[in-house]
Amino acid sequence: MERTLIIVKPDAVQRGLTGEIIKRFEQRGLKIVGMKLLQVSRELAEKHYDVHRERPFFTSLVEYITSAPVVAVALEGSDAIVAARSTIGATNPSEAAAGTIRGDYALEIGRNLVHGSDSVENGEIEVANFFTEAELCGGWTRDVDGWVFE
Ligand code: IDP
Ligand code: MG
Repeated sequence: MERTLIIVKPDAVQRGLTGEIIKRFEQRGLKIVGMKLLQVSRELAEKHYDVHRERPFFTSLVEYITSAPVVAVALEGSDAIVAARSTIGATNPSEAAAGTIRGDYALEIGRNLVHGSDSVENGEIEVANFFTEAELCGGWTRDVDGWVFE
């Protein structure tokens, strides 16, 4: 099973889209193993987006992600990384397919509502950056698992 970190970003929380966004991952079959509302610190934001440190949008990206509370969600599932990113849609919402979260609810790249980890390795790292082991319910058995995972 893979793990991915989803962040319902400040714009999504402010717009009242938290439930709608989490619903889409849940109905896809991905299993919630951690979830919390938090205000991201500058330190955590810079660590999370470290790969983009040299990009021209880095400062505005850190301001954006720290500007209001977010909901961090750790999801587990077979192919969780690719599945979650296909549900999220293309980084630039103007290019995101209809039916994806960004394609249905967003217009601009700097207000694209949701984050999803981009690799199995980063999924593990990002979940550990946002959650302590005690905050995760890693081993819980979901009664429908046999009807979602073969
Ligand atoms: P992703 O969120 O689809 O994985 P990344 O390329 O990893 O996209 O970029 C991280 C985040 O940085 C994006 O979700 C978006 O919020 C922001 N971002 C990326 N490219 C730009 C840009 O060209 N202008 C402004 N913000 C950007
Ligand atoms: Mg990314």
